[in-house]
Amino acid sequence: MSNTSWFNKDEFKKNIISNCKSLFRKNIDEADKQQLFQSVAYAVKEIIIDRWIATQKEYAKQDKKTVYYMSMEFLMGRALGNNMINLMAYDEMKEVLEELGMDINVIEDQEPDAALGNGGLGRLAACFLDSLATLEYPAYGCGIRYKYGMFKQEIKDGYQVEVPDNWLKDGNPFEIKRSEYPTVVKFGGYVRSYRDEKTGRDMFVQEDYRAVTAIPYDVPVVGYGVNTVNTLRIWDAEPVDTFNLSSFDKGDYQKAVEEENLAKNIVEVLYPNDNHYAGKELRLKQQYFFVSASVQRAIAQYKERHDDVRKLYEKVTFQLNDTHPTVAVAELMRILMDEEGLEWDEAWDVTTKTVAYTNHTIMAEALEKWPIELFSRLLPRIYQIVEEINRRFVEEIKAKYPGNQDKIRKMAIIYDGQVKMANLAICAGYSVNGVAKLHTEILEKQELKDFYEMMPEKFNNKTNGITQRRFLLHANPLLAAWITDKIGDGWITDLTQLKKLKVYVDDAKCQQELMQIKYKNKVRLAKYIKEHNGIDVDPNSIFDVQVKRLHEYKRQLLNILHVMYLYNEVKKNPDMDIKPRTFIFGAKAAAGYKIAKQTIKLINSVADVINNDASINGKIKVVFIENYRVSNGEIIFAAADVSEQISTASKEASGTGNMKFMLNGAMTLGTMDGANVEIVQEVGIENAVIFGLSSDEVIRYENEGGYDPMEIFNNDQNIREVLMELINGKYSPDDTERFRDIYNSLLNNQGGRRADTYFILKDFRSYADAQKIINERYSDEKAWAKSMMLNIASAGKFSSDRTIEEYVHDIWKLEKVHIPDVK
Ligand code: 26W
Repeated sequence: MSNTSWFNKDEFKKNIISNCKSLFRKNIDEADKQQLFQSVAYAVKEIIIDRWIATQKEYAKQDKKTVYYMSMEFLMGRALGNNMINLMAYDEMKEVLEELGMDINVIEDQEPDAALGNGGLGRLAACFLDSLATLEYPAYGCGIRYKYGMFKQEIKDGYQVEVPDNWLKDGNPFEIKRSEYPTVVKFGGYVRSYRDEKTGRDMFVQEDYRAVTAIPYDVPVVGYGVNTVNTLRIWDAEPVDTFNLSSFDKGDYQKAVEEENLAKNIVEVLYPNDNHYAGKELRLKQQYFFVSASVQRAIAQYKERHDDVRKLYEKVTFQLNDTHPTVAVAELMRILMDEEGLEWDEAWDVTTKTVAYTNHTIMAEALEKWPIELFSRLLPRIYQIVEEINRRFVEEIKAKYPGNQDKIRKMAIIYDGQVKMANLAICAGYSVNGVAKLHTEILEKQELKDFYEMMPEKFNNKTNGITQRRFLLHANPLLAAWITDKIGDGWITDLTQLKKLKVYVDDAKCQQELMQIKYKNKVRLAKYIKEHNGIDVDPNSIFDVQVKRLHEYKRQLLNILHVMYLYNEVKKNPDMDIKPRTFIFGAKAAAGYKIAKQTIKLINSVADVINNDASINGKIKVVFIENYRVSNGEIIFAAADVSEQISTASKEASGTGNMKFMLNGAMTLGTMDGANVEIVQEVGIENAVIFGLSSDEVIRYENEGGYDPMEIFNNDQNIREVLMELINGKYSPDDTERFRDIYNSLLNNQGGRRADTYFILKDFRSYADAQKIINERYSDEKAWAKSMMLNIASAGKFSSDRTIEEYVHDIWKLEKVHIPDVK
């Protein structure tokens, strides 16, 4: 596979040097690191460009069906290293840089993460793009070019401080502005309707609106080992071109100012909420903005080659990444009817064959429900269409379940003064999928039960996956090389080949080699922690890691309460037989999520006390890694021994971090939730450590109105001791009230919220026992190494390549387009 005969070292070198001159008027020995990064990035882009052109040409020629992956979020991370990897020229390019006196790692470190996403959902979109390109499928990612991405997290005095992420300040070398495709998006005003006397059709025109011009920026998505370069199209907003307006419009100063503000605000910043709907008007504007622009462009492109929009679905499919882009349903209807002249039934037929929906969460507070007032004011024509979709849908429900008002209450799209986006997506989508087996089952049996009963044929599961190119080949070069040495490099595009490693699991030498690699990766992370936190951690200790967004259902609190408990045990019993353990956390909390931010402070406060207690001989260390993101994630996954996947069962739709850890040889310590269930199925229960309530048990308790945590508090000494430490000043000597909210959340019902909503105390004992098992298992180094190898060998299922093939086969029905060699 490794055919890099096309790569011309001298030319690449020359390009870097000349880029540096033309961009910065500097020779490379005079340039700073950022300038060197830019010079290298532009040289890589030059190689990508020819393939990009060839790909788009071949797509036009073959005219195959294309998926448009519509997502508010694309958490791409850094591009340079990944592009070098996918061009299969990483080593060669690294060599050139060395010859020029540059260190590849330093150069890669200059690139800001493209953090246009919050967490799981955004990173999944990025992994899907990588797989689509690698598998040679025609695809676009459609999203927003936020000026500020996910905030940077700084830890000050143990607290999270949010700092704006000005990721574009030095420019983005890989993107291309496509000024030739300006697309107007209209907001507000009112709808004037009239009858067209010639055709006899009812016509609808939006008037007195505020408009913005959407301008696309294209970012290349390089497939691994193929010539395919797909496109991530992210939209920027500019004020409409007032120069071309009629003199009447020009005179409207007020309107001009409003439109300028609209354009400026709309793409300003990513909403940093994960799994929490806030109902902000600007967010709905963002949604309609990128959806309208993307759908308009997709149809314009279709019409360049076809004249019957009734067959749009033969060439185009829109996948909605959660409900965030669901206005696409009505926008497509609008374009088909108001602009293309289709009748309702014709337009509905096209729409319901074109749009499909993925659900990523069952958390009730994440459900998007827009107040009618806001929705209809901002999108008057879209609202009319949604109303009509709803009217017809309610008729259908009535016909199927006569006299059953409950069904209407639960399934109607408009109800109780609100527009329910999930209901719209399910009603109009030709496919509805969950993201792990358990999650899909819960959707079918609980959350979306009524929809499933009414239209079971739409429902299907697509268990998430991750790209091994970024999360193993790039993130863990030592392990990647070791695997390739053992079984060849076929795993890079067919991850199931990892199972060939199984013949080595009992081989003592292989076990040692693997432990050695893990050790080196731990040294790399320890160095990062020393540089960024100033904390010394011992690479011989167990690296026990929980990195993910901070959310109560993910239960970072359970983890840190257990650390507090373990610390008490060690203090009481200094000779206790425990392997030294480093508990590593990384998590951003939504800016307004108070208890989540308190939890970060708690983790840092516990770290302060424990890390500075010399009496425990470094048996326990606690580290909170600042600003967890894709790029430092790559270092973290490679170094983990234990992967904490401890969400309350039924709450984590899938999880994808769990897969990244497994692929890098960490043991899962988790609940039977999300994709953990399938991880255990693949690797065997004896190679993971599972604890806690099952999802059925959790759901049963919830239906019974919860359980009584006071009983546990009263009967379990150790737990009581730990909880009291939240309010006795042990970790907050200057303010005993600091962690009172956390304490209360565990023990008291408050304002309609059950005490210990996420069953932390209920699962505590079982979790502590599981942690003991980890301790024991790690003491047997050989057994641990074997388990580690089995985890790697069993990770094949969790490639996003597999996931994408399933989407293609079951939902999108795409065909591959092979791109011939360029030049
Ligand atoms: C409206 C606010 C909002 C923002 C983001 C609501 C919901 C979200 C996302 C759906 C949250 C999210 O990222 N969900 C995660 O999606 C991953 C990819 O499928 C799953 O692996 C995670 O389990 C799920 O939490």
